[in-house]
Amino acid sequence: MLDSLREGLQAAVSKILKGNVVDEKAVKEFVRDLQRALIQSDVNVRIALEVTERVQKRALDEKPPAGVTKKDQIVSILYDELARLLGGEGGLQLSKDKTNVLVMLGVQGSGKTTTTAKLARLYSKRGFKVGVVAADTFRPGAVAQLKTLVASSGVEVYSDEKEKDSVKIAKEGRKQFQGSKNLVIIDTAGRHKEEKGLLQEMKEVVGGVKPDATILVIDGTIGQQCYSQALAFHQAAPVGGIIVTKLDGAAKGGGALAASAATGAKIYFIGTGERIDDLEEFAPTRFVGRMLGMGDLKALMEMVKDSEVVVDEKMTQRVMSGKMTMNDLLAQFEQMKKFGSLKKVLEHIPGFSGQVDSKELDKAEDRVKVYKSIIQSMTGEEKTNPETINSSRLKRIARGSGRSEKDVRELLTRYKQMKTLVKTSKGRELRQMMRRLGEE
Ligand SMILES: Nc1nc2c(ncn2[C@@H]2O[C@H](COP(=O)(O)OP(=O)(O)OP(=O)(O)O)[C@@H](O)[C@H]2O)c(=O)[nH]1
Ligand SMILES: [Mg+2]
Repeated sequence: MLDSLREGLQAAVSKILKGNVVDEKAVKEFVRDLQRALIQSDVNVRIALEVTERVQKRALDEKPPAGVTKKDQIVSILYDELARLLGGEGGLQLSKDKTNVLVMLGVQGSGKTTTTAKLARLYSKRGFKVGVVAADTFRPGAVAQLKTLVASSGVEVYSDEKEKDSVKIAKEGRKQFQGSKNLVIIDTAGRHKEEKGLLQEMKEVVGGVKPDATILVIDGTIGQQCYSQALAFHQAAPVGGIIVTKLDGAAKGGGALAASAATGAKIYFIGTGERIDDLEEFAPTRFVGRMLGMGDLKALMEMVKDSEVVVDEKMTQRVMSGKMTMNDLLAQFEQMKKFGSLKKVLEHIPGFSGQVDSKELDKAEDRVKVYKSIIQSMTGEEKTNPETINSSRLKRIARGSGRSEKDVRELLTRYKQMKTLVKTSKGRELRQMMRRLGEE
């Protein structure tokens, strides 16, 4: 899926990652590579320029956060901007406490009827009571098609083949299912004498039914046209969400992604085949990750790995053998702090947000400050052998550092915990980590 876009983006990314310097010239070249990749995959030219201009501006203006190289920062900016282009996070939100109504819109053959059936099945699997309404009065056999497609899913179908007014069918269908279903999906016509007539009918259906959301179904294989098509529908009836179909075979398909930008609506699902289960929830960040070839967390962690962590061989030895001093402990805390700032960087990368509790991190950083001042008030002997700290020494250290005795006791407890941790089996992981760091 979208092979040309993926290849183009990955080539641009790997070129900048492999390059010697990241100066203005390199950034501009990167941006040109991106533009080419996007436009060649049928992304609307204006959108492609907008996105790449933002990438360029941010890459030139913003300083990389601590512990992140310029190259990695640029890649994460690209990641950010592409995910933003696709409408950010958050899929279709439906509550079982009400009767949600969706109207499916789209031109002939885009996949409305198929997608109606796919959605109906997916949500009935998720425990929704689903009803579908066959409001396509143009296509011969439209009702039969829908009935066949949902036959295996235990979904009720409302139809009225004698009625020629699609607005009436849609309204009546909604009325029938109101209260007894959690989800009502209204399939509409795509075939019409002329496009204007189709858009007018859509307007009336949407006006009559007042759905919770209109879903625009777009054929992923139609390229550049996607943008103007989405815009035309959006002007007739505001699009609430998008489903892009036929992305299974599409080498291009970047055009469909720009439909999201044309309407400002999120892509909720993508159709990846003709079978009823070929519907995938669309997550922009995961998608962009896949496009850029950094799908998993590990790769991303490596991408922003903290190159500043310097490992003191002797200290590692001491800590590992259980002879840890207070200064070693402090050094450990400092490293954790660095790791903390790394996590903060990750937080700004979509997909990671929410996984990092920055309040917790801030608290941890504050504690490290407290510990540091306490350790500075210790004598050399106390630092090397914290076991020698009795209650009178503890009082003196507290006074000297301006901290409470409770704080000093807390630090001593942390020290003991760390020491035990290193000795126990749990410490194996820590030791491995340190060994790995030591190898670099
Ligand atoms: N490969 C593939 N084919 C699809 C997908 N979604 C729909 N199709 C096929 O596209 C064709 C048209 O799908 P329909 O669901 O009938 O399209 P429609 O929008 O309802 O068309 P009208 O009712 O004429 O407006 C059918 O042959 C479907 O099997 C998809 O995700 N992948
Ligand atoms: Mg249809």
